[in-house]
Amino acid sequence: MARPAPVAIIMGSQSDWATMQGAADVLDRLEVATDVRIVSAHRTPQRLFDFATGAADAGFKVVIAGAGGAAHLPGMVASLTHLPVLGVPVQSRALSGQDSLLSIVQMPAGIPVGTLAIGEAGAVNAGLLAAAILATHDEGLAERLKAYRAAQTAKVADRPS
Ligand code: RP5
Repeated sequence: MARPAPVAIIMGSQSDWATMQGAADVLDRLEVATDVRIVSAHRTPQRLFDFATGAADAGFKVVIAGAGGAAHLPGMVASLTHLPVLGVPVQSRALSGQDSLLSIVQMPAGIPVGTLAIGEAGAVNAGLLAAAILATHDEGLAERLKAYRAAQTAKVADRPS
């Protein structure tokens, strides 16, 4: 039987996918399987509850949660599972993601959410951070992550052209 994906990528809306694809793509490049789902804190609260309470038993090791606006998804998931939750503030139309960022980052002591940058950079870095967490127990993944970083370094020219 196939092993379950270690990383769940969840988002509040279909409209978040363009951003959250950055996390999926970098994890795919690092050969880390993902399970991508739409889970809305406000529109599908029962789905959120069922996902978060079952996430550890489903075999997930890390949850990446992206949402915009009144972005309660990462914090609510973190309140319902002991798994590490990485929050990605999606850039909102009204407030350019400042609302998303503040909603996700200001968690009360006791329920952490590892909050990344607003938008695509945050999504990519959430993927890389999830890989780094998994790599503490996976030497092959650690090597792939080091190679990814080395390739990134090699692409930086000494001087601007
Ligand atoms: C949030 O509201 C979602 O995470 C999304 O970023 C934002 C807007 O959602 P849509 O109105 O585009 O579905 O729940």
